[in-house]
Amino acid sequence: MIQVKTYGVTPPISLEASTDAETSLNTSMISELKKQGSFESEEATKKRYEVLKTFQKLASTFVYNVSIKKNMSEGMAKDAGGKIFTFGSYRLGVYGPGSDIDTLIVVPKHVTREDFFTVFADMLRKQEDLDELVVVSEAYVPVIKFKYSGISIDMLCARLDVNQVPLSLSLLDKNLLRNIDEKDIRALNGTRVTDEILQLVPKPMAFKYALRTIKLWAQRRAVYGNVFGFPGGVAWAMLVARICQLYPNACSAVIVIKFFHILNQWSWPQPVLLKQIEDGPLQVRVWNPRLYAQDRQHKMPVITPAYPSMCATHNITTSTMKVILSEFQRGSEFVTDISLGKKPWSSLFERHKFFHNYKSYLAVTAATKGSEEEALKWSGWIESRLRFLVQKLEVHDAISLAHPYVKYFEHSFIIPSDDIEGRRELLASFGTLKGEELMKKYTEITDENKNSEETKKLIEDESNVAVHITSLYIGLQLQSNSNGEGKKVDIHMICKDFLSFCQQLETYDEKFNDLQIKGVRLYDLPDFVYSEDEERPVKQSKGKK
Ligand code: 3AT
Ligand code: MN
Ligand code: MN
Repeated sequence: MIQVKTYGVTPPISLEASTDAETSLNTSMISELKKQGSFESEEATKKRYEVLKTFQKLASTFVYNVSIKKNMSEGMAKDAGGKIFTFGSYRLGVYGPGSDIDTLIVVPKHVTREDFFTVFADMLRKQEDLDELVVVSEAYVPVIKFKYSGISIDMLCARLDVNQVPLSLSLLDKNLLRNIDEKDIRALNGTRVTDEILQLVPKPMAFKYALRTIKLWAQRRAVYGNVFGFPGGVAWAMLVARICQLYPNACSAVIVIKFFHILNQWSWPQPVLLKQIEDGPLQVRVWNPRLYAQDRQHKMPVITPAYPSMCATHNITTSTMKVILSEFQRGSEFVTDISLGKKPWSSLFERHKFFHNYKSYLAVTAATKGSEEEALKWSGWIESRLRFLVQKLEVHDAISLAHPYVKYFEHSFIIPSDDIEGRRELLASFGTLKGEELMKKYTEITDENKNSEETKKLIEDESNVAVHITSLYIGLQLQSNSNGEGKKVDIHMICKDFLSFCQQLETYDEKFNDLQIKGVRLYDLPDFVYSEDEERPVKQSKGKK
């Protein structure tokens, strides 16, 4: 069916349906996605569906039990309802074999968040086939995380100012946000945004395959990850959705091709909008660069459609923007060749060369002596602050680009408590090739051995300590002077400031936490930064032919 309804803030660019050539390009794109492992099996998807049904039942029981406990009649308690929503990749239909399910349980006003974290958490604990339950009640967005039947699940809770939450409830109505607290608004936001995105694209199936392609491309090219200053899943989804609006009848392959051509030419900081920004009933800030200086700083704004609209890409820095733009340009050239039959789709997904491209890197290593949970807390804080270091570096005269890598590397070791010198040495050189050599002296705790009796014994033995180390990398491109040589760079002060800034964090405890920044030359990078099928760069000896 040819679409005529207008989606988005401007009329479409073209209403053309796909040609035969485009349809065949689309077929080859989808078969490449399959080859790359983007889809999970039908049984696995069915299992997700069954899991959600189980949790819907559990949610209703939870609301019913709490209602009875609060002296409601049987009938009222039954009608109180409770509903499970989803968001994230599952809701968008772009999940792969390793994806979690992001869920939200919406409850009526007499059920509190406290009930969720106590009563509901206890109900979860009693479930068979459920493990790794973690209750994160104090976070910006409180969440319960667990694994059920092998699938990771994130579950948020939102309480509405209503007496009943029937299964027919939709969250699109912004009046539902009245009289609820900020944490509830934030919990609702994920679902409200994904639901609106899906309503704002003309052909959801064309959108989903195109988004799978863009997500895979962004991951392979290392431009995926909100914390590190790149667009995250929601931002990439909105960018694809905008292209779908402009080509309402195009197939996914055409959407992908136009995606690169249009974004390669986009006049940033003109925002990407899926609809006009709405006003609403609350005293909350809505993205508005005319009103707020902070919003004018956003370099590549992509704005969420659901009230209250926000910029999903506020973390992008000057450097990450340069990286993203150069990837758009590469993508644009590649899809041109792909559409001419000169290159296969697989070329679009070639792995990035981050650990080949720079002569100098900074390795930021965050270490924790103690439990894995403590370590996650400390490294999590450092990760979320890495972009502040990037922002300081990129304005330095001698640095033209400070490029953060979008993944961290984790290692854990068992070290004898009295080997203080060895531990010091390991931390001092960790993140370099030399540090990798020193690693070999100690027993490494891995996902495979961490639950074995032998490892547990070693960890519990008081004459040992467990040390967890997370390494993050920033690639540095130096300004070259007139001789074409890199200027001498003194970034000592910047690093020192960053270290003291991190040491002021509430979670920092000098007895347990350690943080270091070191300069690492390309050929001194450790092997662990390279993937299995990637060769590390080899130094060309000078003068020889
Ligand atoms: P996967 O297929 O699960 O890898 P995804 O897009 O579903 O991709 P996530 O499950 O990590 O990614 O995140 C889903 C949404 O949850 C995205 C964002 O709106 C929200 N979210 C993720 N991490 C955080 C966080 N630390 N704080 C607040 N919201 C978050
Ligand atoms: Mn997810
Ligand atoms: Mn998640």
